[in-house]
Amino acid sequence: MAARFEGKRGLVLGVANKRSIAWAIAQRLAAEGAELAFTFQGERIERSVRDLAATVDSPLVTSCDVRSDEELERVFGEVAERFDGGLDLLVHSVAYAAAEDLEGRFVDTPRERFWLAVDVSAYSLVAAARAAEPLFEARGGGSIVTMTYLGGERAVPHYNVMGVAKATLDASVRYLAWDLGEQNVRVNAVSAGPVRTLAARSIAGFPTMEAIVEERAPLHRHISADDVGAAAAFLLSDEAANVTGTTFYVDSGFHSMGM
Ligand code: 0WE
Repeated sequence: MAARFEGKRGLVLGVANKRSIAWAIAQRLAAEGAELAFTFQGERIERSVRDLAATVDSPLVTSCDVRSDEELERVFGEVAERFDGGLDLLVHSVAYAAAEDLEGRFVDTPRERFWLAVDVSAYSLVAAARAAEPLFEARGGGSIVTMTYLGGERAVPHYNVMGVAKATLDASVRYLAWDLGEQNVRVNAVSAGPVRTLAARSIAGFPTMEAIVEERAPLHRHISADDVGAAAAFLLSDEAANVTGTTFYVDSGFHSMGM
């Protein structure tokens, strides 16, 4: 098979460790020829992201708090400098809600933490897309992929404010696809079933959720980060040249069931 990402340059937001969905996507892109820059959030994970990035010969690893427009401007400035002013691929795999808001009742979510979840998990895509726009334009187009979850469309117990953030993200994908289509920039989401990542490990009842998927999904099996990586790579590739504004489910078919 021809290397789908030969000569392509990408930026990956959201790697924390080797189990991260963002890392599975990055490995797939790099294996097929992409040159990748990475951002990390917080000193605690800097080492692990730098070590992982080095394994794919990344020319740029930089810190980024996606809540800050100034930080995003700086990051895309660094990316432009490393990548001759151009960018082809943007991977957004970032989400955060306060742990206590993923346990109790949604109705008890305080205002400030509601907006925190939406800011980090949804607005960050809009801000990153805006900052990436001139870099995509320099390349005659681009492709953006973000990660979503069924909990943004249906009520999944305990997903709570993250569900509201994902609903916001999903709608943002459609409006960004409309805005950026003019520049030949595509915007899509992968909706993954439960994957065992750092973000998932701290969630009470995660094994129960996996058991429910195993019992009720048409394919009766778990989803791996690599499955997600393959789907994201397809959406990012020229094979998906006329795919934009959509959600691609990698969930063993769980979303298609009514019972
Ligand atoms: O989007 C997610 C989880 C994202 C996430 C995870 C954490 C854990 C640590 C966002 N913020 C935090 N904050 C933390 O402090 N998923 C799709 C995985 C997930 O999380 C759930 C799920 C599923 C599935 C939480 C409750 C119920 C189901």
